[in-house]
Amino acid sequence: MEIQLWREILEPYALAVDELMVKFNHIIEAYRKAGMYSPIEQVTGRVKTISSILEKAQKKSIELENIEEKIEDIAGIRIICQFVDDIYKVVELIKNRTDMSIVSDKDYIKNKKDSGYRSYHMIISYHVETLYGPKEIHAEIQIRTLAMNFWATVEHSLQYKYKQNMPDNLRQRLHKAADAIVTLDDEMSSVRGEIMDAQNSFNIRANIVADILTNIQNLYKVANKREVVKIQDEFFRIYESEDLKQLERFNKELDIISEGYRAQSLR
Ligand code: 0O2
Repeated sequence: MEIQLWREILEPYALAVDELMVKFNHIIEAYRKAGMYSPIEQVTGRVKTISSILEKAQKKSIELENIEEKIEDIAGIRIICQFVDDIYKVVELIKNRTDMSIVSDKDYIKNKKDSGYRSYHMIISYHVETLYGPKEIHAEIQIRTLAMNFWATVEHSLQYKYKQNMPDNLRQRLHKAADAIVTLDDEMSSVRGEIMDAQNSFNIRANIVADILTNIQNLYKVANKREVVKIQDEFFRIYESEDLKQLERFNKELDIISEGYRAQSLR
């Protein structure tokens, strides 16, 4: 197939990957701005390379004209979570969206693959508007923890290096490592509550500080300089005391002052 034709075929998939990345990154932002723990830690995306599509088509005896229908991971999104519980939260979140629908899903966490691979896979149907009109495409979403991702990345490179000929002892060591990853995920789950509390209070503090700084910056434009310097000094004093309650109180007072000057920051 000509390279130009490949470009045309892959273009809607590239658009879908871009849009989905924006949407999932927006979820992270929205949680953090609300001072809440985000079940999504990171998002990455890629369009399968032409050589990788051809390799898969050959492996699965798929005719070129059936590639789009039969290869469902031309567009791929990977969502990384901190904890196993977060994965199922993300699954629910995706199921409740109206801008994508689930075609199929596979839970390789409850039923891990023989290789030791663990991850939650979803095939979604997603609508894109291209230069040539609307198109409904399939995309694969892989959802896994940081630890699962570490294992899968290492194992994937070794698979690539050895193709079908991975030495037995290496395969066994990878199985052992996969078991260790399960233990690590379990251990991390047992301290999830404490880690979430710490991250929540970090986010709340960061949001308040950002609000205060924007308010002070706006006040510089409209209020008496000496008064703003006094406010700023007071802010530094409270900031250094690391007292969240005081910081919250100061933020509210500053809001009232800013309101008086019509210099409130947008939330
Ligand atoms: P790449 O290079 O990751 O983009 P099949 O591909 O035949 O195994 P199927 O039904 O197409 O099966 O999809 P499945 O089993 O849900 O797996 C698709 C993708 O999951 C793979 O994509 C990998 O990304 C990942 N995956 C599945 N099994 C393993 C595994 O044992 N180890 C690792 N590291 N990853 C795995 P591709 O097509 O391999 O391509």
